[in-house]
Amino acid sequence: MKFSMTIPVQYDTCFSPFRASEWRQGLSKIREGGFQAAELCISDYGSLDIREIRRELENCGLGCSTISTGQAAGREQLSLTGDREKMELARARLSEHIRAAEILECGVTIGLLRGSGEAGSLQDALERLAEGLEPVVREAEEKGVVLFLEALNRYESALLNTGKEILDFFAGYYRGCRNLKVLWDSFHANIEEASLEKSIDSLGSSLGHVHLADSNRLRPGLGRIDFSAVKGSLERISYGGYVSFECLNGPDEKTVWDDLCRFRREWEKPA
Ligand code: LER
Ligand code: MN
Repeated sequence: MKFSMTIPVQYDTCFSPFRASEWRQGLSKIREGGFQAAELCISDYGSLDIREIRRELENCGLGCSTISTGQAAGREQLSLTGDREKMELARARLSEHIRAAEILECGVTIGLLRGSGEAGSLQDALERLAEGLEPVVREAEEKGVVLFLEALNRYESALLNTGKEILDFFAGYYRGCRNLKVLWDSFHANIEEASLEKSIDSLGSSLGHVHLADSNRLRPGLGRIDFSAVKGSLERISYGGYVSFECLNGPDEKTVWDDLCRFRREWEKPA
């Protein structure tokens, strides 16, 4: 298991103690904190130089685990299940993410870009999601980029709330596609899964990426999730991907960062 840390490179996010305007310093801190990789929050490619980001990552000896893509859902209402215009825009943005991921040698998360799935029947919305994703999955496959589809809690989207629902979606629409994996987020799973351990166990090799936050979305240790059980399950399935912090900021950036670094050190101590 390797550790990654969420960092914005354009627009600040409530899920990272780092400021977008200081992303270079943020990357250095992430490396100093003993992390192996950064999870980059990217909304659009208007002013971004991905090759420069790649150079900065290399300079501080960090990998890139993932590009997280959800900011554009909030900022521009992009949605794979929205009206035709928003759907095409979401597809085009994901295509840009895939090209950036090729350069950064990382995966691409798909969380809120799926849309809330509230209008019409659930089955129709899933079909629209599969249709919206079709060219995206094909392009990712051609370019060897892995897409991580995230199970989100019901208050954020009606579509794909559990790991099992995502596996069923893959089997129904993308059987045999090897570049589709599940993104399991402990905060969402705590709301939707009957058992965190069983949900991880049943994902097995389909699990591709993990977000960590406690039940209240604060950093691990401040809520009710048993992270030693989560760690045990990840070890049981021989999970070799990244665990990436995605927790709310507060009370202040220094406390958050110190706590996350401490949690990482404790997690990595041999049992
Ligand atoms: C994104 O990874 C996520 O977990 C969403 O809940 C963001 O709000
Ligand atoms: Mn998440």
